[in-house]
Amino acid sequence: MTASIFILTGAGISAESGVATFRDAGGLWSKVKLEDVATPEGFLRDPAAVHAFYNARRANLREVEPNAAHYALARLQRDYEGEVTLVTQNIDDLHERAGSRSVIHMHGELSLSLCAHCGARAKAESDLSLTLSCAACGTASSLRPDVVWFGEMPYRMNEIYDRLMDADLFVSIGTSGAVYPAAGFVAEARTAGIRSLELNLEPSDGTFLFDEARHGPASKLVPAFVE
Ligand code: BV8
Repeated sequence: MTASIFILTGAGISAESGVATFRDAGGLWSKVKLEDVATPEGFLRDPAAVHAFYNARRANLREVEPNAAHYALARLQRDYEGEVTLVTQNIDDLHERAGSRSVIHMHGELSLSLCAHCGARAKAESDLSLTLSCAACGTASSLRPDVVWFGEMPYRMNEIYDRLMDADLFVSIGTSGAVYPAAGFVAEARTAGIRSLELNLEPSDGTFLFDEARHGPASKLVPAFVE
């Protein structure tokens, strides 16, 4: 039985591709308040502002490319078919564009719209707005980004925990360890006696919980880890 690896990625893995992180200096949360743009209450209060926030990030995605870290993980998944679980907190599509075929987006995907009325998901090719109607049920102004906001349940959590508990190694890449339940995975791994490794630019909030931590840019650390 070969070793199985559970990888969690955060905004830091996409930073060198030109995708803004949240909590670094100049990050997204220094420009807008998360309460205003990443909560259901914020969307209810001002849907146009929330659509503008995600439309800008979706437009940015069309300008950026995966980096060496994304490609290295895609290689690892290909070489160890089925033994590598890749869970990302990111809503960008850079893992897929680097060749990763199975990615669990626990916080949703920028490229998808969700109908608040019937739950239908669709590709969000361009800007989402209140002027659009759901193609599946025809309801007007019912589309939101298919993104998990604060206070909402992340996707596929049962599957994620099953795979985490099955892993021989838990690797956390490019995340500050500030947001739960993802930030709790390392403690779960420790309790289950699963070895844990942090690859991050600087020590995360939970760095003391990891068996090993390597600090530096993901584009250097991740290929070195995969080789
Ligand atoms: C839930 C999607 C329960 C949208 C995101 C009080 C009130 C309400 C809730 C809570 C509360 N207290 C705790 C909570 C729970 C809450 C939470 O954890 N809040 C925090 C702020 C305390 N969590 C939730 O609400 C979650 N849901 O708990 O549901 C529930 C239970 C039952 C039924 C219903 C509900 C939902 C959380 C998901 C929220 N959505 N994003 C969007 O993307 O716009 S979270 C947001 O932060 C991001 O998506 C990202 O996923 C997440 C974590 O950020 P990181 O990825 O770590 O990025 P960050 O900028 O923080 O850090 C970057 C790191 O990279 C840094 O460490 C940096 O050093 C490093 N780095 C930078 N450059 C590089 C690098 N590393 C390597 N190389 C580089 N080049």
